[in-house]
Amino acid sequence: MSDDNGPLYLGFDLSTQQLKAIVVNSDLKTIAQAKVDFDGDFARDYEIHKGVHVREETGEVFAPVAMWMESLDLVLERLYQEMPVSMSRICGVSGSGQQHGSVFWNSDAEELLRELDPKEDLVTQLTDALAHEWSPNWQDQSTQKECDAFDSALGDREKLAEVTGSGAHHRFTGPQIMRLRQVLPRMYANTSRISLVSSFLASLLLGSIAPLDVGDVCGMNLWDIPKQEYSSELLALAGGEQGADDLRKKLGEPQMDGGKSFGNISQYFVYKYGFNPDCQVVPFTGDNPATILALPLRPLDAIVSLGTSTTFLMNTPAYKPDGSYHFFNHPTTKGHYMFMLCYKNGGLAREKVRDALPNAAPAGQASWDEFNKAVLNTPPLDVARDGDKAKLGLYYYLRETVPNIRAGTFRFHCETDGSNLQQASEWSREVDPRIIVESQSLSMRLRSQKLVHSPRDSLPAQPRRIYLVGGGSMNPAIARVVGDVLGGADGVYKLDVGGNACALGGAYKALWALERKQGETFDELIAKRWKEEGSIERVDHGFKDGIYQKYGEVLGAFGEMENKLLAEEKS
Ligand code: XUL
Repeated sequence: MSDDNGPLYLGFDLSTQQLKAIVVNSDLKTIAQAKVDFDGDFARDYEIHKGVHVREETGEVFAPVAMWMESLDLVLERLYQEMPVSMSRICGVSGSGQQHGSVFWNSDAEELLRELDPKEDLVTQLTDALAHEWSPNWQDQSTQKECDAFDSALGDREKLAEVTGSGAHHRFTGPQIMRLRQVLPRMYANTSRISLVSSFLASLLLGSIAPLDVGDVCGMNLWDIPKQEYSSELLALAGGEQGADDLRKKLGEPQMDGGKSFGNISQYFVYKYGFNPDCQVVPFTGDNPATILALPLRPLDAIVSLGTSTTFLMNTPAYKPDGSYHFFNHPTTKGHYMFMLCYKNGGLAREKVRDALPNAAPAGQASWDEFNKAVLNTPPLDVARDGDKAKLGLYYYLRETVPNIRAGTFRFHCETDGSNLQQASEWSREVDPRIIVESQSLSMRLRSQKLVHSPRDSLPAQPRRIYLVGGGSMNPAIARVVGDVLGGADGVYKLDVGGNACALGGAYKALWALERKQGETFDELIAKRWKEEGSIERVDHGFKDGIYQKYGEVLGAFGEMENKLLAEEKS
């Protein structure tokens, strides 16, 4: 299929801390990669920390858009050096961006993008195209008031979720726009277009403002998923009573076919980096939608992304929205959706538990050995013998969103059948590693149970395969517990590209867009070319008869524990 002169595809990922680029051939083989690390490359120029600025007083978290412009030139310079063959073989470009972030362009933007001069760099030419130098980041927490307004706009939170796929969330672009319109009215009035981070990057490459994509448009609380159009009521809420049409124009209509090219790459990149003038720019999507494109993900397969945050992703034809989780349009497959749970307390919460162990390695030499030993030496739910109570806990170093519970450590126990849930007194720190990983997995199981059914042979309802990505996917003890709790009838697998899944998903998306046959879905095309060997590694058996059911017994008690804590805050 691929030959020495065959087509190549480039995928980007503009995440919170890095811009990555990855080039693959038609056989999905990686040819070259490059990355820019914002703190490593630009911390001095932009005074960022972990890619962003934080304003504690307001809860705002935001990133400098100019830094992303500089990063695109820098990552392409690096890629150019890394490429073993000519850049002109790249036929298509796509990629992903951190979800929900927005870029506010002024009325000069179109012209400045169209007339980019390859003798200059992007940042020098495009800073004047911005109405606002900052992009609100997904970690932002400044929009509680706006979220309350969104949650009640259509009746209640559940109704909002039914219409937009999600209840209101601080980071969602609709509440963010609503707030910025009020706190920076001049900036908002000067804004002629608003991009999401994904379509911003596509716009730079296209040399024109690119439409939003079918998946990412659902991360705003503005898109009516059942009707597949903007909700006029929600536009009026975010854009102001008389401002719904104006906001509709600012956002522009999304492109509903994730595989339809926007057009040729801008001449700037042709002259500067040797791209082929016919290279096509294919819609960029959000980083989570792109993650589900890093492999042929079948309905009933799940991806657990174990990064700074934890996300649980499924590709499903069933639209069953609920205020505590998210549905997005699938980025490539009409009639399918991406189901997502997104937790703030992921890797950093596990690190806190690790560092509190009696034998923890000194600060700076953190090792997971003691943590893993503790996980594997503790029986499920810490029930060693008949009569022992099952232990359940929540470990939040930040206020969680799923559910919205305050920061803190909460320890409970119940009978093994889930009855008699009570607050527990302290227990040994060595028990916490297992209980935190179980807790994170139980929460995913609780919230995804409506989406799974028996995969075969009258096995209990559960995912078929579970794929782990992100930093935590390297940890065998975590893989074991994920399998114990969530099952996985065909096992738990680690994706070898781990941290690069979104960029790879972007590259595959470009490939599919340009090589698909009439009606061929993304998963059909990728499944034909994808070789498991070298792409994934089986890291746990997954479903274990008996153990899986034990966790099922306490699932109700786990929900009860969350509800007790929620009720305490309300009272
Ligand atoms: C998803 C979310 C995060 C960002 C990370 O809703 O906010 O996963 O996409 O970049």
